[in-house]
Amino acid sequence: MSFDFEQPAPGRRSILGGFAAATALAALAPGPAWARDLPPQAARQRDRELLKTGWLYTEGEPVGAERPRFDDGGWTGTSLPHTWNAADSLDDEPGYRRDVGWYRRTLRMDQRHKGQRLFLYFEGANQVADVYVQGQHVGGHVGGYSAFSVEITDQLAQVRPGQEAVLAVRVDNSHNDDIPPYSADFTFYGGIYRNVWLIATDPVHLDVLDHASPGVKIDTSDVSAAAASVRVRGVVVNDRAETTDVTVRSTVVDAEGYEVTSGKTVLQLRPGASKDFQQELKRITAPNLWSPETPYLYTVSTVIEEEPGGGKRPSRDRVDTSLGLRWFSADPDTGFRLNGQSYPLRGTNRHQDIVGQGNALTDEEHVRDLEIIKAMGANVVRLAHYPQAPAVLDAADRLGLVIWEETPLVNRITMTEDFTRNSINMVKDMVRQHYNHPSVIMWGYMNEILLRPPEPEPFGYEAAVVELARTLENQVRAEDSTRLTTMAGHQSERYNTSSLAELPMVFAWNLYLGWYGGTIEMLGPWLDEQHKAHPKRLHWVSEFGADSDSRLHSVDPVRMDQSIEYQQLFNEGYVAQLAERPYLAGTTYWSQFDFGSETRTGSIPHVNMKGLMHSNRKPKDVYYLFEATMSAKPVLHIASREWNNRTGTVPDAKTGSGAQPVTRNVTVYSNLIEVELFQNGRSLGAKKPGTTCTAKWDVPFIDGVNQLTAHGRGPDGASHDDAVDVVFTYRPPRLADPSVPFRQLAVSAGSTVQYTDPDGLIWIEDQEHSDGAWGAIGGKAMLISEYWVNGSEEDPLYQTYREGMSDYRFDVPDGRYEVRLRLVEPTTAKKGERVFDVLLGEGTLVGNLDLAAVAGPRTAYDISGHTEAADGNGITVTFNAKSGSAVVSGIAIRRV
Ligand code: GCB
Repeated sequence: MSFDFEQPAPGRRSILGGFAAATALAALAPGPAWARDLPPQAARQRDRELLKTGWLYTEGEPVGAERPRFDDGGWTGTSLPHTWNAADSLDDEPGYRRDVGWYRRTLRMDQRHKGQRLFLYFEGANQVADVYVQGQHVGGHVGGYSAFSVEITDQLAQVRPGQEAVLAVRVDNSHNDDIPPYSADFTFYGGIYRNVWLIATDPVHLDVLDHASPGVKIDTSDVSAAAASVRVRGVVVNDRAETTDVTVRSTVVDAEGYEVTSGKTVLQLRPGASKDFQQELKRITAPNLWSPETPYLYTVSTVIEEEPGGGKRPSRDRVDTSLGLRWFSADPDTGFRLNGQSYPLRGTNRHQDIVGQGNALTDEEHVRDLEIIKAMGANVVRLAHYPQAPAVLDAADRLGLVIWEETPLVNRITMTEDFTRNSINMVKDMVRQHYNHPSVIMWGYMNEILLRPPEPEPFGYEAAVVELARTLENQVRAEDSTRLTTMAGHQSERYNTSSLAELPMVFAWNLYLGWYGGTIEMLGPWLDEQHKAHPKRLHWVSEFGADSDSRLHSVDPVRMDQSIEYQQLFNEGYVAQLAERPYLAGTTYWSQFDFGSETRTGSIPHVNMKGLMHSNRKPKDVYYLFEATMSAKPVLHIASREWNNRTGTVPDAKTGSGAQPVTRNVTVYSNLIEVELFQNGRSLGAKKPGTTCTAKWDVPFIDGVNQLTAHGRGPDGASHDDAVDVVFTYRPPRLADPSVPFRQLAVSAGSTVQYTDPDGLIWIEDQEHSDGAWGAIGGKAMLISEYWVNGSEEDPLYQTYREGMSDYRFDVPDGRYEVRLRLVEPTTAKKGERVFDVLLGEGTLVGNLDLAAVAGPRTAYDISGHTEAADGNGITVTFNAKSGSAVVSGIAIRRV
């Protein structure tokens, strides 16, 4: 195989981290004496080659796919990261391919790796992987969210330099009762969706195979502003055929590359033996502390020096580890403390996917996500609901974000030994792989584990969950005594009555009061009750959120309407109540980005839409509420970017014509002391956003462009502005109002919110007919809540509908009109069960319409026609039911 190494950068300063940087560090930093004298190649970290390109992929299970001579001519070329579920998890077909896929690639042997130990390091493959080299099974892994490593030295030893070996990987994404997550609200995309590395070490090396850990463990248990002790532990493996004497040397350098402390251990290892070492390094005085504000990183370089026949030389195995020095604690009444200061953790949750791309994200995309979260002002991220890529943890260390990481036990458990064993392994993988990251302060191992017990719940199920939780809690504590432990529960007393909530050091609640049920205002009192009932417990609010869709807007937002405005209202209420509760160790919004969840049936099917940002990472207006409350930088944002095309009328249809302007609310999110809002240059007054960072104005919108500008001053006197143009289309209550010639009207039947279609047409809320206006006669507003609509991306328009009306009337002025109807059979009704005529004026637009027959269940179906309004009678669309009751989802009329 060939290895392409980057050369050391010129100059003394280097960016530490990554193997290229480590090369530079070894060459240029003072470090150990040999590092200055030897060519950089000899002293660098273990060789790592990224196996990104040159892969072939096929779905299914071709016989013999692991064999070197297997004919893979028909396979598809791909590079990593890769998933096979990016598209099928978004289509109208329920479910996505949860089955087997195969990958193949060649590895070219290189003379210089003769005699070295060779390993493959997979950062993650979902969810069961089996690895073959030269047709031999070399290992595998169960669980889709942690790394694993396999040794391939023996298999490659049979391949002559210049020849190629064949690597084949079978990945199985089938549901398996024994592998967490059993079920969850996110898509389990299959594939080798993270990086794969080829690692080469000298025969005497740090352990590579201990749950894919780096082979070195760094502890900083005794840190203060005055001094910090560093302990380095690890395992050295002797893969030579003879006994060897080694020195393990650990050197800590600061961010400038200057050595600050070091330690060494001398070991004698018999052939094939491995040995633990433990080094207490000399204390670092007046350390630079790590915090989100100052994410200072030292580097610990651990090098093996061997003595094969003469002077010591460094083995080609060296592990560099970022080291952050910090300490923390938490108190049930006063919350979290970092480095001795009160430090409320306020942040967000992050899933690792992008809708349309699945979980196959590049390192750059992972890092960009953390940069986005950091820029918002968050200081903590919960990596939900599973361990994430190494690039994520590295970025958190470097950028300064506190991390809660967890294993993917979600919704329920399986009462089997295999499930327990796999759960324990997931804890070991996570903690051992990410132990050295200073950003990590807390390990979790369950989420809402009592949410979906098997039905009927078997005898002893709850006790089994508690038992498993106790096992995992003990496992985490045995692996790491320096972090907090946690689990997140849904809003249920069962976590208390079962005693589950007593197990972890921090108990976290996922709270959706005012979304799935209850009201927004119930949050604070509910938390206070928990705090009072369990005064010694550390509490965290791990999730809160509401779905939103930029196409949906509401003047009068209500729970679950998926409008942008309800999400804002919800969060304004939550942010204010959470800020008043200093006992909360942390709060994390659900979630930073919209993410894929195949089973979801909201207005954007297969997507959880609670993001502060869309899945393409574009902020929703509500994002700025969070930025304003969390960030130290000045924030001033008119929260109407996503509703800059509005239409409206005065609510009372009986007041007659000409009732402009239409007064509507405009919200500004800002952390400035005072903000003044202007409409077309006219001041609407100044307001103080206060601690909730929210100010609202009643804006008298007029037909046409309304230029909104906000102006404010920061505490330093600097001035800040924001501006947005809102195009407002005035609709008179009376459609025949001569002062506003009628052009068109679109109604989202059965809906309480407005929907903007891809052409920018706004389908307004439904209403009953009144004289001179428009609306339904009879029937009731309905919603398809448990399913998406096939054959259209305009789900929200079809998902709401009116059923059982006799007519829709539009009291438009005389003239000729085009009428468009949007229809869907909202249930699984069979052919013949719902049949109706649609009449337009005197004529029949369509007779005996049977949506189940012409389109199929829950499938979009559109019809249109023309009609004449004459003698001041307006237009009537009549629904004449023959069997069942008539339905309609949208009606648009346009004057032609
Ligand atoms: C939760 C879950 C999370 C879901 C979220 C929601 O409590 O922990 O996985 O996505 O609720 O949006 O319902």
